[in-house]
Amino acid sequence: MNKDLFVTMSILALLLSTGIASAGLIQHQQPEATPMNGEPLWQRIRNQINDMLGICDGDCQAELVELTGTLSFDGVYYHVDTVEVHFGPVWYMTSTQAPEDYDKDGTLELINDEIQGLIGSTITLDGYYQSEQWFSVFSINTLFYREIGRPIWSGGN
Ligand SMILES: [Ca+2]
Repeated sequence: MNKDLFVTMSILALLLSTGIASAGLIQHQQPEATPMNGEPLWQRIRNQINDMLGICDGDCQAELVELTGTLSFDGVYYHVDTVEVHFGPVWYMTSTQAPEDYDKDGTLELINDEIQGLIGSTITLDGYYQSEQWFSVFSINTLFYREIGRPIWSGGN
């Protein structure tokens, strides 16, 4: 076999095998990338962007709704019963002192620590649903959490 032809064939074989390998990887990952908590990935990304920037469809923030149930934490996300509840980005929650003593232990802690102190208890949140399973929080047990409008973590108040 001609040496140049051998090199060309080897490169072609390599490209084909990596192409097939990555196509196989994409096919394998697809089922995991679809619903999380019953909602498709695109919706979660949209919710995440809306939450980050304080955007919502229409003027949903003008009419906050109540959500009452047991708070749980799966290591990544907080839930009230089956609904995912969102307090803002993790960096914000783990670096900002809470405005109120939500867990009533007598100490004002970082937001995340206050919320951790509520795990397992029945809580009432005011906020709005970005989607059926994604709730953005504005008050915790009737105590102030954040202002209506652009969130503090995005340059608002
Ligand atoms: Ca506390």
